[in-house]
Amino acid sequence: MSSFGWIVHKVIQESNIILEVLDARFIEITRDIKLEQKIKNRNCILITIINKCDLVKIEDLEPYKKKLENCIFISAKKHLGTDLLKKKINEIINKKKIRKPIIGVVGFPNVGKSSVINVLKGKGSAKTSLEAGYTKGKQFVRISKNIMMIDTPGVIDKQQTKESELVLVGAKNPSTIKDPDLVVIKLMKINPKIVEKHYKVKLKVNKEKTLEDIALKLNYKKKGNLPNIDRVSKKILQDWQKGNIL
Ligand SMILES: Nc1nc2c(ncn2[C@@H]2O[C@H](COP(=O)(O)OP(=O)(O)OP(=O)(O)O)[C@@H](O)[C@H]2O)c(=O)[nH]1
Ligand SMILES: [Mg+2]
Repeated sequence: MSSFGWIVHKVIQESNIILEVLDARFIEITRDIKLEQKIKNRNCILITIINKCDLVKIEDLEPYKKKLENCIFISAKKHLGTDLLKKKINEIINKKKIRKPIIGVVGFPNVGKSSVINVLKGKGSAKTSLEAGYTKGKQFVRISKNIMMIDTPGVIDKQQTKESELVLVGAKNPSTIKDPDLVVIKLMKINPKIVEKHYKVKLKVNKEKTLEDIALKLNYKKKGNLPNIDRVSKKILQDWQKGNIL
């Protein structure tokens, strides 16, 4: 287990309630079933938060309400669903008569764990960043007189997760990968419309050709006036990670 893995393991032992934060665009990739099992085995109460709901159609998420434990949809960024989350937490605290609740927040890198803490506290106190892997050690944040929260670094099982998935989820910087074009092609397959809509180019059957069109449109060229596929692919992935492509 990595040192980050150990931190999460310890946080589960210390907490009464665990918030598992998932990215609404990639629920299955960001979900950690083994971790959920560990939480339940420790008699900890699990609340599953689907965050970044501002980036998807809420109707598409409905099936997860039944599938995930205590599932709540929110957008930490747009403050949507956050009152419901606070209500749920307070309900659990009162029902279980937890005197000094400790709430741990766990999940994949970059899903918005620190942002969720900030929204619960009401003002910025857990540092957030566009960059994945931002939160390093565990950090205690008091959100009210009684309630303490613990922020954790994002943990992933690198062997189980493909590089393309890490980039699409925002857990890996696109500038560090070898074949960014292949990741963009995967993105075009998952969401055929959005690239077309955002960059206003026609999606061709040959997706490499679509990439060339975008490169030329954005004037990303290399020697000989040829489209710079590597550069435009990285730019598209950066736009995607920032949530600019909707
Ligand atoms: N669109 C959108 N972006 C969000 C939302 N919540 C967080 N973000 C963005 O996602 C990025 C990561 O947020 P963090 O709160 O730092 O994520 P984290 O899970 O703590 O990340 P690590 O500590 O690096 O593992 C930031 O750029 C946030 O602004 C949301 O609800 N919607
Ligand atoms: Mg963080």
